[in-house]
Amino acid sequence: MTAIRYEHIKTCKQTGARLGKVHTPHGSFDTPCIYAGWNAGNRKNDEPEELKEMGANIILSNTYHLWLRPGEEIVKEAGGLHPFMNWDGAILTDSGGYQVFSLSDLRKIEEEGVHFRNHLNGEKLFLSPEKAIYIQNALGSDIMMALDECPPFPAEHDYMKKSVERTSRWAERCLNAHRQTDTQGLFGIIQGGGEYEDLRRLSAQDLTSMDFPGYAIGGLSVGESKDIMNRVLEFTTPLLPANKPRYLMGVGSPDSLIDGAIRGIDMFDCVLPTRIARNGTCMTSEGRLVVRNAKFARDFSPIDPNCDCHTCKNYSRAYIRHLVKANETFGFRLTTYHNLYFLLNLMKQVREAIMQDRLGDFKEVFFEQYGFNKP
Ligand code: PRF
Ligand code: ZN
Repeated sequence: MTAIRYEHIKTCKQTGARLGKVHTPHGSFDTPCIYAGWNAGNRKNDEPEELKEMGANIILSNTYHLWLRPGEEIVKEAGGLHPFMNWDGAILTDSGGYQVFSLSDLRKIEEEGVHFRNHLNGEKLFLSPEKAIYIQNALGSDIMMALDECPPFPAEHDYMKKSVERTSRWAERCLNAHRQTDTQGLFGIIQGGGEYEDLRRLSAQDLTSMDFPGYAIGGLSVGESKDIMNRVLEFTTPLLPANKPRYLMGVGSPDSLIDGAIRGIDMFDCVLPTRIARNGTCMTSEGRLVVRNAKFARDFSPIDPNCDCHTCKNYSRAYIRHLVKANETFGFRLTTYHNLYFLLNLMKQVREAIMQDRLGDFKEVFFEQYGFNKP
């Protein structure tokens, strides 16, 4: 028995995008989908009840953060991440590799694993593929990620090749270390950067020769252009098995969600909606809105007149601007709520468009309104 199963519903005749459902031990979610990140099990101005109310049924959490604080043993003692943070939907945990590379100092990558310093207290730590699996087993997430290296962009071909080969060996070690395969599904991560098609192909070949219940594409949205990302997705997704879910890591701008779905991606996660909400920026059907701007001081209309979220039904731009400028937590809760709702709702519209074979038309209208077509 595998913990994770992908059910394909249909392929959009206009674009080739996939409509499906991913089944996990903690319920199912419809794809293509985006999920919010609760890095350390701490949410940034959103609560489980609110996410449920918006229709979210999967969230992302992190091995790195939970290992450092409070420690996986405490989470395990609580009965796992689900009861610990009162979330009974699906949970996906990233493996920690990416966070070591983006947050910590003094990292040194070796065959065995990666040495680094805890960014909270400077303590020396070591993360190996086995350790990443051990921690994720203790956390009890539904979907676990293999330990990978996400090299910077751009990188030398020679370095990238060595890195891809090591990521493949780490993936194999993760697979061997994972014992709880009937309650937790482990995904492999394809790397290979943005500029070397041969290395993406090599990574895809290595990873798909191992039997993971799902595959992620990592190493994108690290500074390359949107054209490069789209091109990589175009030749990479056809290399992945059609009967398993595909997850594009750390990508969640509205245009990339649509462009990714069109290229066969099923799952996305991103901190963008919550991160920009914390400085008062909202996504709307007509593009980004910076609610701090003076021009909204007397604007008593909602953030997005086309949105029917709790924030937009009850609060004005002027009031939210006031809260945000006064640094009131409530202001950030309202912008966070709206942004998450906006993206969850966008994905719902994407799924409906796939169902009706019109995702290409939907993209055209959405891009025009959002302003992506403007120079
Ligand atoms: N690897 C892992 N997590 C990630 C990434 C990756 O390459 C990215 C890249 N955008 C985001 N999160 N493990
Ligand atoms: Zn809204």
